Amino acid sequence: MAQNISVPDIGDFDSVEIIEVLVKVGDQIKKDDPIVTLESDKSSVEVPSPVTGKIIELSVKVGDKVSKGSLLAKVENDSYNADNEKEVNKNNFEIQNKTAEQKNLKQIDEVKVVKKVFAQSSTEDDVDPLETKEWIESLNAVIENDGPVRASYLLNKVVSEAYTAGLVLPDTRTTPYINTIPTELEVKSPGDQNIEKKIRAYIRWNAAAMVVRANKISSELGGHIGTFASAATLYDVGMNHFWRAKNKDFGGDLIYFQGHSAPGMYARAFLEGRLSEKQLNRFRQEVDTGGLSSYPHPWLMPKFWQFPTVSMGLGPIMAIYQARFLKYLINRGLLKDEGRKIWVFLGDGETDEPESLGAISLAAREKLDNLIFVVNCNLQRLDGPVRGNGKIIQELEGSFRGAGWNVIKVIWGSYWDPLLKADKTGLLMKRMNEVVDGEYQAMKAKGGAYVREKFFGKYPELKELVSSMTDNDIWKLNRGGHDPHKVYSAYHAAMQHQGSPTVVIAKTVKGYGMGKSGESINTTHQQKKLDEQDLLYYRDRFSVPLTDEQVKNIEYYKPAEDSEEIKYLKERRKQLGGFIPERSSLATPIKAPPKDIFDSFMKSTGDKEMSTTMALVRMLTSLLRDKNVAPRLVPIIPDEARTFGMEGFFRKIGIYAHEGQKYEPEDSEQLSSYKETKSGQVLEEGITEAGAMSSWIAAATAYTNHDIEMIPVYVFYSMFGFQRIGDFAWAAGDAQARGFLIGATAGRTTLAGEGLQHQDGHSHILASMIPNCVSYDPTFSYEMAVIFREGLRRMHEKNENVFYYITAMNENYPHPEKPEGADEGILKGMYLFKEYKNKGKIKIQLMGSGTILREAIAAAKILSEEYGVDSDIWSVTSFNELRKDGMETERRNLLNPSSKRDKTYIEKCLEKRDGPVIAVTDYVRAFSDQIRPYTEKPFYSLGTDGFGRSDTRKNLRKFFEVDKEHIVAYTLSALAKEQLLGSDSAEKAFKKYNIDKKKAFPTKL
Ligand SMILES: Cc1ncc(C[n+]2csc(CCOP(=O)(O)OP(=O)(O)O)c2C)c(N)n1
Ligand SMILES: [Mg+2]
Repeated sequence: MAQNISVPDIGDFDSVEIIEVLVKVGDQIKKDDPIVTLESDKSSVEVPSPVTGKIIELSVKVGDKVSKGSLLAKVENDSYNADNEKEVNKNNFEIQNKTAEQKNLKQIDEVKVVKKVFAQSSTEDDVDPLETKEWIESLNAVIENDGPVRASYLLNKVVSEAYTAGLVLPDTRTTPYINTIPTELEVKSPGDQNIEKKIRAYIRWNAAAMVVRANKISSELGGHIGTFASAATLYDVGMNHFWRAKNKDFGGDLIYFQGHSAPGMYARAFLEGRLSEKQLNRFRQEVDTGGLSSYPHPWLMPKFWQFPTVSMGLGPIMAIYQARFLKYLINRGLLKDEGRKIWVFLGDGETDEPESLGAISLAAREKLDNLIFVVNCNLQRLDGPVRGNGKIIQELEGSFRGAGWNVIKVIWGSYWDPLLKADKTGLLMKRMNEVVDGEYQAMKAKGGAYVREKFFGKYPELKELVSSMTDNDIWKLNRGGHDPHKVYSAYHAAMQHQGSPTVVIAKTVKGYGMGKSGESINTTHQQKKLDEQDLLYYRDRFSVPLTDEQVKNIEYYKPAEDSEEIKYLKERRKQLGGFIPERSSLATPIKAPPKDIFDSFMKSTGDKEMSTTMALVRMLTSLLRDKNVAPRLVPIIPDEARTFGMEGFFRKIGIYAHEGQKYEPEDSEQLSSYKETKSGQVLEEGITEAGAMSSWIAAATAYTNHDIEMIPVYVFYSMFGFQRIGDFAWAAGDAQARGFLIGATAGRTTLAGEGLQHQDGHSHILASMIPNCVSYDPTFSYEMAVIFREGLRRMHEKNENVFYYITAMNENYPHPEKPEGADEGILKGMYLFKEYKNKGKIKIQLMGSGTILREAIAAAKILSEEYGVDSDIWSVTSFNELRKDGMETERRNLLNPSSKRDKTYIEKCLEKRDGPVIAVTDYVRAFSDQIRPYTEKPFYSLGTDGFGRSDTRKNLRKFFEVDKEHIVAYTLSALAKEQLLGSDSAEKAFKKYNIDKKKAFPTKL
């Protein structure tokens, strides 16, 4: 049966142009295959076929204008049903997922979590303790007889009744200051605790020895002992029992180590035989190869570290988006679901960083049960207590619970268990609740007698409770994070938890075991030197089998290869699939798309105007037709798709939503309807540049973390890019990210109406500081196409560890055809766009980038026609790339004074060309000034230094003095200064263009 295909609802647009016809008569098409591409003045969008069939008639051609309802084509419906095919694929996929899930469940046996209700002590506000006791006894009876589910039901019912009756309800953000998992429900570690204890002691020792040794060489080298000392058990239990490495059968768990606990990871790798003594001796001496980097830096140790985490706060948020991206890859069918987990270690002080907790609600919303945070609460940060007057553990519990996480508190070690059991009054828990962190810290610094007095001494009953214990016994009452049993049990519960992310909040002691040299004292963090006595104490404290002499020489301790410790440690890692951390990539490159995909961008657009943003979006639409590239593209947008004309992607490739779409969108009839789907490709991040950048980093490093090469394209307001998330971009460089950052609405005067906080005139300078960031400020669509294609080739086909920053503009203008042979120059940073050779007497070298190149082109015409000044017009696509070439060439020349001088690329371009350089951009002058030394010509730059403001483009360009009139007048003045022209021409021009010489420099306005 023949069926008409016509233009669906395209929103507010009428009479839009057809820029591509993607089918011809006779083609067999499937439902959703694109028929034509439409382009309004802001965006382009493909019209998909609503049916499967054969095109029997085409009613439109390129250039036609159409509106809603216009006939596009006629299709003969046939029996082929593409939807069936999709369904089958989907089913396969679901089966695959199910088996993975089952496998997971098998791996982890079930434990039911029951919470015992503790009797509370009688307090002044309890007017009838007997009644209270009865209530609690009833509850315990229900738990015992009918189980926890029934007990929870009853409680919820009571609470809901109370709510309707208008009662003040209890604050349920926090639970009592005790371990979340009751002793009777703890899962015991299958490990050999004696051997594990020894291994842990050696790792502790070697980590400290490495730092102390480095500081014997020079105190400049620094390092940290106290942090790892507090976290050793938290890491060791994970390494021995939980963290599965990447190997040919499994993708591997991903572990974000706390940055300054790096010494502990090196110390373990030493025992594993992965690092040599020589390497340990080169801790923080990285200039000559073979040293160990201060912190986790993949750039410096590319086969070891996976995640840069030392800029605090970035690790946690990057990990959250990593966990989400892993689910994205699984839901899109690009990865198998193997039950991989992402573990993130952070300090309690680190949680002060807005980035650390800023995305925890996203983690719960996305049901990231593949994510486990471990917060090491040693109660101290660098200067002193994290929450001296409060309780960081309770505060964090409240935040995480509020956000919807599964919270597991590991506060008290096993030595406390009998005391808690023996305390029938509930006073012990009350005391635990009331002591603040500042006191807890002091207690660990001051010894058993002090604890007896200050902690237990407050209530006679508690003093009595510990009366038979010595001060030493009291001192040994340990904290949960140092108890391998409690930690094991918490990790086990975290591993099997489903439906939400888990945070393990562990209480520890900073500088654990360091004694007076640094245990729980305010200066612990910076302790990097231990004297002989301190070292002897440390050895004794952990029973490290070294002689006094060996301790004095700060020798490392490594048992023989056939010792039970080394055999055990290696066997554990073998069971868990290999070593961690380790960085590798098995990803296969993506073949760059053929040139013809970009062909249409090389041609002139005639009178048709568009912005480079539109050109880019069209390019991405074309790329979605390339079978190699299409599935790997990850468009990332923080709530600005409509700003950039990208809303067409919503329906075309779907917005990723792990729960699909539970509602019919308001605009469901429209072509660019808001379509959320489980297999969606677009990451619509909402208003979070930090989150969007974290997603980008996850995708840009998927080649190593998931062994799949992805092509993330993150499009953002350029002002809210590097300036806002500069530290993430730096971390991306460290992590060797590969992908595109697109700074849209770029330029201080190009984005006109938005004002001071929106107008970017410096992002390129910020981008230029990142060594492996390649950046461009193209003007024309063919430049954008050449740059983008090369980016795909370099990063994703050739696997170069660079990433691209490209600015795109929102100004519409016609685009010329690509000049013959321009490709090389476009990529190197400049090429000759046009030459004026009218009079040939006075010549200038006119350079411009971005939309301001167009002002330069217009100025050149005026200069030539009205003032007889000829110009060579250079489109400078990248001042940043030119400077890199300039610096490198100059250095090479300086190093080789007796050899023939190499020429910089700029010199090669300019060597046979006369006249001063006038460089003009929509950025601060420092941007174009970068190449000043290499032009070897008088150099004048015009730019947009100063705060932006709202106005029309024309007025803004006048204000910042980068419009064609200013370019003409300043050029004439520069020529007068160079004595190539009299000053009268310039004076006349200033007058003619009403240029106010008294106006202050824009930075002062
Ligand atoms: C963004 C950032 N700011 C400051 C620092 C410097 N710094 C390193 S560790 C540290 C204290 C860390 O305290 P906490 O998070 O509690 O970790 P702990 O060492 O106690 O485990 C500080 C301020 C940093 N690394 N990153
Ligand atoms: Mg801390």
